[in-house]
Amino acid sequence: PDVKRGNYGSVRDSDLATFERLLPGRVLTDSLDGYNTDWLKTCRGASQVVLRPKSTEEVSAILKYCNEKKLAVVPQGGNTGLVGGSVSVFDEIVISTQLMNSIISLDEISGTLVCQAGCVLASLEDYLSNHKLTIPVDLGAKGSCHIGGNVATNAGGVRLLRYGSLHGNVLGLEAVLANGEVVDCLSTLRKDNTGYDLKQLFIGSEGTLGIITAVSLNCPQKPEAVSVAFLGCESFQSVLDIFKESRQKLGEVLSAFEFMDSQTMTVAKENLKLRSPIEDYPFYVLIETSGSNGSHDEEKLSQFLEHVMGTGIVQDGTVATEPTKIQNIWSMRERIAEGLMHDGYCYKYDVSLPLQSFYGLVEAMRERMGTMVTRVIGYGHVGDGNLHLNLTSPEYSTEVMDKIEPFLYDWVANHKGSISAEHGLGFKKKNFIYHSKSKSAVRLMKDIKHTFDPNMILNPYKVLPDF
Ligand code: FAD
Ligand code: S2G
Ligand code: ZN
Repeated sequence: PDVKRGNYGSVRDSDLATFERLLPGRVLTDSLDGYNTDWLKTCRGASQVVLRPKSTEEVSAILKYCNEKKLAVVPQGGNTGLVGGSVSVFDEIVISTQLMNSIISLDEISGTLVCQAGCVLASLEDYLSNHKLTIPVDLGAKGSCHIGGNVATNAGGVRLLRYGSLHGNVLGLEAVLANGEVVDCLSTLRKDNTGYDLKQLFIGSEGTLGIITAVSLNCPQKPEAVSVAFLGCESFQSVLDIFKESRQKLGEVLSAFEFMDSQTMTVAKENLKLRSPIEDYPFYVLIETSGSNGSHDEEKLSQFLEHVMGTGIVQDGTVATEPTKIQNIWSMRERIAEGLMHDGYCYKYDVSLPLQSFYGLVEAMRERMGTMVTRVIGYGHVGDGNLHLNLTSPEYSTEVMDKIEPFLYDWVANHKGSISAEHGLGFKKKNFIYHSKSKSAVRLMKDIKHTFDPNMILNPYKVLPDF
């Protein structure tokens, strides 16, 4: 979308001198390509300065200064966001949480972790597993994304079905407002009904209300036994039937339910050279169970598999209990985003839909696009009603884009879905917010934005339209 630079200041030598004084040796002004390019390589910013604070106090001092000088900033974590929210649009200053990666405390009894926002998700998982705990959020970007970025985008991922969203698992957070004020909501209490629950406003705010500097997280016990079943079936209706059966028969040990269509499997095989553990089918289901007793869960899963194959809703399936086999099956699902990049340009859609019209969108887009695109694939967190619909072409084409949007968003809105289930709105999707939110809701969001960031320096041009 064409957008004009707001009337923000531009960084001068005197500003750089101040930043250098505040963050000695942690002010970057060259080879900033990695900070100016998003993971999809579709959004390129023109930031001239990257600031790398180590503490809340340093974030506070920087923001206070930038606010006074009306210098726009873009908070950045692992830069794995998929909606163009984590890179500048013009010359906004990048404030990176890369160096804010310390664990602050862990209460092993309650499983409450307090850590800085820049902790990488995978390293938190490793740290917690040494204490027989696990992180309640898991996604393909775990090797790079920061917990602060996960909270800022209210990341969903493959464990939401089991542990719920970050709105439930984040017990508290600390954030710094545009004027440098530190908001200390870093509670570790499970229950605290005293006044408005302010932390919830920052969860999913995508860097527009404040910079999250620390997070307090409720971490579940690490499951003793994990098993994964990978099943093949003939139709999407079978996928839904299997989902229903898994909720009934696997109940409390069900920890993930993902699906992929055959076009998605082709990406895994052709682009990533991965091998499927079963024959080719129109649809695939990945089911994970996590419990406290290995033999009990294995028995449960094998009986489940026997049952669903007996009824004919599953044509073939395999159960993995051995870690490397489990990892191979998961990476076939988690690396699809990477596989799609081999096609060239990826038009990425992440929508929520009622299950009865869920796969209809893939079929509608396949019919509409025909041979204009390399492929149209559907996969994702069907257990959360969240479809990842991706179309690819060798390079970007406005003709293709104009054929996809707004048709696809209209289709989702007409079927009472959400145009962004978990990735957020960022830069790319902000103008379609009215497909999923009312005018009065957006007006209220703008009032909140004005209260938190009256000079509009936090991640401008993102999330809210005409801002
Ligand atoms: P960034 O990309 O750096 O930033 C994302 C947004 O948050 C930006 O708007 C930024 O300004 C803001 N932000 C970052 N840090 C802070 C902070 N400390 N304070 C305030 N604002 C901040 N997402 C899902 O929800 N589910 C998935 O299953 C999933 N799978 C993925 C798989 C792959 C392979 C990839 C590449 C991405 C995937 N994502 C998924 C998207 C992305 O990983 C998530 O949005 C993630 O939470 C972003 O974290 P990050 O640290 O990389 O944030
Ligand atoms: C996933 C991210 C990648 C994509 O893999 O679950 O959230 O391609 C997605 O949408
Ligand atoms: Zn996802």
